[in-house]
Amino acid sequence: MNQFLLNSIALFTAGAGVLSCAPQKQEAERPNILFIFSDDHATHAIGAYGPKHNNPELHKFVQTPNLDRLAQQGMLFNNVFCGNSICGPSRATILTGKHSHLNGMLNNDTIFNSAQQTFPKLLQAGGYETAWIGKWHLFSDPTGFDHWQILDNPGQQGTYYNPIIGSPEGQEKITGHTATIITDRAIDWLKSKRDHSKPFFLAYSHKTPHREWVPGPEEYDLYKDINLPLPTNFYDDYSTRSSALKEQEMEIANHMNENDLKLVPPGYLNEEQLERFMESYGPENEAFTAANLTGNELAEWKYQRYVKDYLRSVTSMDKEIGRMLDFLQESGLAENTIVIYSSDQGFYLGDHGWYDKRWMYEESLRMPLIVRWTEKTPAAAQNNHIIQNIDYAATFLDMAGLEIPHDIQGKSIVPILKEEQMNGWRDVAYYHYYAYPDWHMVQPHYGIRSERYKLIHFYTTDEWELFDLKSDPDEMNNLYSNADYRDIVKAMTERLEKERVTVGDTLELTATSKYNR
Ligand code: SGN
Ligand code: CA
Repeated sequence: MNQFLLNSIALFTAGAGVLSCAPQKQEAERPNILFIFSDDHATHAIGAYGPKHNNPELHKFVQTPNLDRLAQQGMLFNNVFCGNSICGPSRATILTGKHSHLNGMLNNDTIFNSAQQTFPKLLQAGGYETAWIGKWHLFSDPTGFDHWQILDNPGQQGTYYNPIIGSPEGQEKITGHTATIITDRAIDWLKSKRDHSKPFFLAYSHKTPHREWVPGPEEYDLYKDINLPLPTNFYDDYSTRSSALKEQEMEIANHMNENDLKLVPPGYLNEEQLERFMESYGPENEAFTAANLTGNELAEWKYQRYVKDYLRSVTSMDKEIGRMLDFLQESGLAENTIVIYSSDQGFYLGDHGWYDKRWMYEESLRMPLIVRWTEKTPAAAQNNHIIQNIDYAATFLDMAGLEIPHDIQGKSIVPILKEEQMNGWRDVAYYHYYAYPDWHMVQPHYGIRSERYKLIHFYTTDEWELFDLKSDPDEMNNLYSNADYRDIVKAMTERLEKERVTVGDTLELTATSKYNR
């Protein structure tokens, strides 16, 4: 069916309401969309993505059976890149289908302008029932949603246990593990709160595995008494690259605090939760204090504590996602519900010695994306197209059979999902990170990534980096001044300038953040 016909049906059914039976039938045929979203989930912490070159053995320890099951039933995307690797900006881009410089959310200090066009508003107008449940982190109240409940502790990061949930009715503090609470509420909305006569879009949005990586009650003891493997570039000395790499504050060895390392318990735990926390970390912490580690031994102890907690919290979330997938199956919703899994950006698991994100390097640039669309998408498929978070809004609208407004920058990936013949898909991803000074002190930079090369410009110091991802997938060797790559540098520089114009990012290059140190 062509787009025009689909749009006509959508408009007709949306306008017709419950007056006749035929439109309702059409509504029932339009797919529901479940967007499972998480925070800072690196692809190398998802089993289905397979081993990673700088730490292949880590893969054996990653436990995400439910996401792996989803990938077995759908399509997994290997080259999905955000345009600005930080939370609020990535979410604003997903909502609007526009890069940060157009949607106004350049950094986490901005309040999202909720008056602008977003895909949920368009879905709503097109007859969908829409909801957002979980982490939001855009500071203005969600708009375009028939129902919303968001993590509403100050700063809107939420807490791993006992979060404050905000909704149009006000705030309430809920006891329990946050991934479980979000899942309970999402299932409850699907079961009994939504308008069953309409197709739905639900964003089921986890805070996990954002810093400070606190596991659910049953995952505390995963990886006890074993050592996880270290990435080959854990002791990166940052030579050949921009001076920005030496200035950052995101090293596991030097920039983790007592909360990150579970040397003190989080203040938000109740007595019972605190007991469970201490039961797991107490004896290990005593042994750590007694050992009085220094140098590499201390750095590696921190790495073990950090990556174990990160993977534990991933498994806690995966278990809840499994509960949601089971619910879809049991309730009969699975058949007509497209399930999408993604995260706002990636993360470092000791790669370059780091945690956090922000850089245009692979680990934080890359977003996971898995889509199960039964009978439309082949099972256990993998795809390598260069996709960006600007594409999500267009994709959701296309899935719903609605028109994609011209000012949305992204493209629908529906043809890719259906494995249709396509010409002219993008061959570079565009990136621009602005927030400086800010947490972790990453200098602003912009760049492009093609299938093989990546060019980055740190414009505050006018330093450039070129990487050949084929020979150097870990981005350790900056080739910008290498004479053998002169032609590549020239072509990539010209392309970057062209791309800046194409995406409309031609404002003066300035760092922006209200961060006060
Ligand atoms: C918090 C974290 C930072 C993190 C930002 C942004 N510090 O400020 O480590 O980079 O969030 O993360 S914490 O001590 O409060 O955990 S984002 O995903 O929301 O962009
Ligand atoms: Ca994030």
